[in-house]
Amino acid sequence: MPETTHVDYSTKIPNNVGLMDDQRVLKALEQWHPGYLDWWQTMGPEGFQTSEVYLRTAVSIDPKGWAKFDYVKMPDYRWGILLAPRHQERQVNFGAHKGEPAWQEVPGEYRAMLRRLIVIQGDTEPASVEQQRFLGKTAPSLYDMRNLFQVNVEEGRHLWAMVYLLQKYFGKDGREEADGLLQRRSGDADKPRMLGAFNEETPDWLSFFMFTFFTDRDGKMQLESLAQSGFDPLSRTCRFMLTEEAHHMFVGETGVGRAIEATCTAMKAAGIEDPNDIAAVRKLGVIDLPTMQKKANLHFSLSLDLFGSEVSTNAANYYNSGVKGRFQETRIDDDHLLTSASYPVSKLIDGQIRMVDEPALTAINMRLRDDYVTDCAKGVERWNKVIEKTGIGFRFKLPHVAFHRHIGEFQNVKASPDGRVLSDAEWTKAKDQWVPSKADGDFIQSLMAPCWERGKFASWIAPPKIGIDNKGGDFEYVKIHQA
Ligand code: BYC
Repeated sequence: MPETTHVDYSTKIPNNVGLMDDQRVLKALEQWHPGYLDWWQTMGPEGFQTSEVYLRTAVSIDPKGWAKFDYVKMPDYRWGILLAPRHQERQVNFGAHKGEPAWQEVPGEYRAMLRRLIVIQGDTEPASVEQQRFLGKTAPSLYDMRNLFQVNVEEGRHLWAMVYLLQKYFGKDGREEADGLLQRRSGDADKPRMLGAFNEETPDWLSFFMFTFFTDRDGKMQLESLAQSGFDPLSRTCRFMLTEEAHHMFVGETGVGRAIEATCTAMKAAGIEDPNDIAAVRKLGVIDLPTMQKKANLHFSLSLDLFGSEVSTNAANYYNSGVKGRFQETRIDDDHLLTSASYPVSKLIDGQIRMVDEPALTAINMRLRDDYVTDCAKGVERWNKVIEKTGIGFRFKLPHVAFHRHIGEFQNVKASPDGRVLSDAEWTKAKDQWVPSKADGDFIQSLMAPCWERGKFASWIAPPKIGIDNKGGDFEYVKIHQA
């Protein structure tokens, strides 16, 4: 079957890329499949492998008609290979090859570079499933549990997406990399996942929501940049992944929004006006707003690290070669070569944080990070609207980009959330006000009791405005039958 918008589910590996006519790749994927299932069983959501989950499966890549909802046991989910439609006239839109037809095969000179980018992207997907594997047990509702599992199976599919590219276009070393993706483990001392944020723990549901808000949003920015790639199969697979990524960010934004709503509503009902009266707010069985701000500080700073160094020759090479572009590259009004342009970069100079013009080509990571910060700030404003409506005097704020960093220009300095450079002693004294302390973590953990009754929600989170697939809040989104 040739490439279509329709996904062929008659084969073991659903796809819209004519896999039946590509026996070499089909065979490689079939060989990889049992290892993947084994990984899913051992590292996927723990305790729910036999539960029936009301999941969405893609049946077409047409943006209007691609979802089908039904009860599925997660190990039976039809993970497949789905690429957005090919545009015959598509070109390389930036860098030294600008104007050439987009590549349908990997250019030999960029093979290592492309493989590296695909492996890094692929590595994050199973990592996030590993990080979230214990959360089902403390789900604050069946609705939230279902959303967690939807995110998890889609991250699994995103891994399939990258593995397909590795096996189809990178021969023997691609197959080895595909195996490696199943061998590394989040947080493992000997075989960690590749990027920092993907080795952190996701110990509670507030972390999960912050992660899907902040870190999945990095995913969106990176996928948008890879969707610009001159290597057309990478572009097409990322374009389809982006349609799924949007739901993950929705889960994060509304999850935090609902936690904020529950807190503000409880405060109002108890007559508590001061959001900083933490002890009184916590007694209500909700998470105080300052602790949520600390969680946001943590996840924002970890996610900023995922953009790499502000000034990066790697990024310049990716761009110049046409393999990774900027966010919404084709909508930017410039020469798309960047040979003489400059871009302002925040740097540490003589102990002060200053803006310095750098060649735009080497500042690609910084630019993408700026676009990301703008996108995050819009979501944070939507959280603030939730607070405003209740009349509580508190606003969330993104910390300064120098705050709590481990990669790039600010990795060796300590800075406050408002961007003041601090001594080590000042940082140590104040840090518990800015990132969650052990006591904060323990308090949040104390609220993480499962709430699995139909239509019920844990005290610390408000019900959603609307359900999934037009179902109500009391729909049985997961039929648990625990193993
Ligand atoms: N951790 O020039 P530099 C997602 C390394 S999230 C560890 O500054 P570059 C998702 C770097 O590898 C999106 N190491 O950076 C979300 C390099 O090493 P070498 C995932 C790091 O290369 C939620 C050295 O430092 N996709 O999809 O320009 C759930 C100097 O590098 C880190 C991608 O990231 C780090 N944070 O940019 C599920 C897209 N940062 O060469 C999924 C693909 C840098 O000295 N990746 N290093 O050995 C890329 O585009 C780039 O590789 C990076 C780094 C943006 C990550």
